Amino acid sequence: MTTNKKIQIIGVPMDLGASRRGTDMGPSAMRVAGLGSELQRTGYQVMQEIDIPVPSMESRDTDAREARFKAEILSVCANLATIVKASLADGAIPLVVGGDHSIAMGSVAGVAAHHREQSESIGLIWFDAHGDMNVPSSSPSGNIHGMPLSHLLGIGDPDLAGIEGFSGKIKADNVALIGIRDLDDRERKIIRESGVRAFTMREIDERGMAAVATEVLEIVNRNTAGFHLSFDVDGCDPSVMPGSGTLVPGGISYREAHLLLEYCADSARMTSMDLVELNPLLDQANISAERAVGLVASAFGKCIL
Ligand SMILES: [Mn+2]
Repeated sequence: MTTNKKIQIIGVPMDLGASRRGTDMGPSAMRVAGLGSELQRTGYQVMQEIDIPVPSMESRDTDAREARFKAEILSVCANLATIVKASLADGAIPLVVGGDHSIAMGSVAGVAAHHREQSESIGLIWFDAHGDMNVPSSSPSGNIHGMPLSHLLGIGDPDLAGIEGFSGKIKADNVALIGIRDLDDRERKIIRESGVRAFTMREIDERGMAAVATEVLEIVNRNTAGFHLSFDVDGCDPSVMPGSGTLVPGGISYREAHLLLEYCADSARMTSMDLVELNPLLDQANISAERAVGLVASAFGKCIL
């Protein structure tokens, strides 16, 4: 496959949104696993990579219980949104490599802001074991990586929801949550009331990934300019991705994940992507990063034959 399309890889070495340490090493692990060269082989022009500066936990204080390290995460996300927006304006596809999942508040804000200027909206695929739809008052941990999706929908803390100067980055009926199997009690109610379409593991078991992926793409492509894919590696089964901090058994298999991403590539509507929650400290000889590179290549159109 050949294309003259450009990819802008953006590294966001952040672990402030999580309790388990180590997601800040995710961008490095993906680079060591050959992310850039694999995308070049898939036929893309890969731009010089950009890193977003992130403060270390040790250099900061937080006494907040409801939204830990909010000021730092807000500042990183605002910066990321600006870079993502500039990459799109430059004709590149942003590929944001985390880092914990809180960074999606920045990447999706940037993509949504870019399209909003053209009076367009975007869809969102949220691949995850969790709902990521807590708000500061519902969260048992205060970890912001459990809250990004609610804030992208305009629910929760007004500052976190207001990155790029507007709230409600995406419409709930253009959001598909896929792979979920571990929700907090109060979060369950927030998801049900949000209008987001949630494809649980049970539904994937019953219907199969091909049928689910087809419906996911209908949801995110309906009256949108395309979709952003926010891919949390913990959506995959822990046997596939041992290198993540919040493992939940009973997840999406390696082939099911590839199939979903192959369908994403076939649709030719993906505007941008996040790859998050990779934790090299918990991995086995970087195998999760190597598998994640393979999954990203599928999302960008690598075919078996
Ligand atoms: Mn997540």
